[in-house]
Amino acid sequence: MKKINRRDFLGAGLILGASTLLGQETSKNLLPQGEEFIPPVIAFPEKMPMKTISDRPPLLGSARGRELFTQAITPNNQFFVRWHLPDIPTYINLNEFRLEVKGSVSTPLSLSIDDLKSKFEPAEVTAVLQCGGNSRKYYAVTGQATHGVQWDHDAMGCAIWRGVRLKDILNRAGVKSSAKWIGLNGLEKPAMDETPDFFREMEIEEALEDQIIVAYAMNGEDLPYLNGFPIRLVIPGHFSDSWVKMLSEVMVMDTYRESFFMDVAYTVPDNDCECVISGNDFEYKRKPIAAMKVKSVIGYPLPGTAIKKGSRVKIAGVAFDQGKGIKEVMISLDSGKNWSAAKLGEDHGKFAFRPWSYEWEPKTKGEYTIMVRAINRIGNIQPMPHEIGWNAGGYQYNAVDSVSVQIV
Ligand SMILES: Nc1nc2c(c(=O)[nH]1)N[C@H]1C(S)=C(S)[C@@H](COP(=O)(O)O)O[C@H]1N2
Ligand SMILES: [Mo]
Repeated sequence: MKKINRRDFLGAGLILGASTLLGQETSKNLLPQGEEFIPPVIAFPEKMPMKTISDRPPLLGSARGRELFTQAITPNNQFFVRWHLPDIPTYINLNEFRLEVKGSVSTPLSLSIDDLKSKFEPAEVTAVLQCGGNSRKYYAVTGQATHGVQWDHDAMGCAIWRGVRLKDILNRAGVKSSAKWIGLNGLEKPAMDETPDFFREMEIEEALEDQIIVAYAMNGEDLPYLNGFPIRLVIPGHFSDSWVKMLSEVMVMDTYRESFFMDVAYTVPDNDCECVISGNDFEYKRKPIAAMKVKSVIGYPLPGTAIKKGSRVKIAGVAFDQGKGIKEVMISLDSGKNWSAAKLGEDHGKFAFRPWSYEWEPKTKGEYTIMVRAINRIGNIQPMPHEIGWNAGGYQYNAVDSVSVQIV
């Protein structure tokens, strides 16, 4: 068990996660000891009422439940929302909006949404969007608390993204041979000058990969405002910190530009386990988080549900990974002693949620802990919670999910 000393963190000269920087942390305890913060449920434009962790910047969670995390597609109006900076435009005039492509290119471009829709070949992918900090609160459950927004399994979703290949846009602009990086910027602005702009970078080879899309549609509709209207980047298989929303600028660069959101936030130790082996997190060389790790979540039943003995329960959920594909999902009804195979649902492609289900007829009364564990096609398997490696930012949590229910 590791103890976190906040003073050491700040003293190390690095700031963990944007939340610290943006003042979401308090130095005073606002809640009585031991009490958990339960976010209110508030409705935002184009959204059903959602768990509201913050309203400025908006942080809305998609709570687990029969509707959300048992099916491959997450509805737009319940799709989670995460912004780092509070100053988000509340109106976008599509006649004026342009995606600017500039820097080390032979022909800088200024593209309207109509240009994107009519002058490029459309591309579509069904892909999971997951924040690197999704499920972060479960690190605390394993006795290893972390900084940052204490997300439950509610900063993830899966949608059908339609748009234009980034590669096609870059090729039309003509990337110069000196180019090594692209920088990505959205329309929102920091509220104070000292706050760093949300700026992400990607190596040019990666940017030219086939599957990366500048998306103008999500599940057949315009993107919801809070999910990045009118366009956002989609990087299937990768954590969503570089899926820049309200994307307005692609800067092709010969050299890397240092930035808080690339070099400090969303990084993990650069070693095999991507975790802290012993000692101070900051002694480790760091790297940005990238490919997602194999994971599964129970959508139904919800924790604490009372179920009548002898009734038929359809345990259900979703599994996903970085795009290798899910091979098997196993269920345990005895806290991890015995495992049996769940039934895999429809395959929506290697980057999508793979629904799974398991029929259960509980025969004896009492408390049961249901656990789920997924394995992908290259044999990666979810660790048990006590086995998971720790990192101070609380990123990439993918340990076995469990839900306890009462059989009455
Ligand atoms: N412009 C912009 N894009 C952004 C962010 C942001 O703060 N600004 N946050 C990123 C992070 S960390 C996440 S988790 C996802 C959240 O996407 P969503 O709000 O559509 O769920 O957007 C990414 N793209
Ligand atoms: Mo994120």
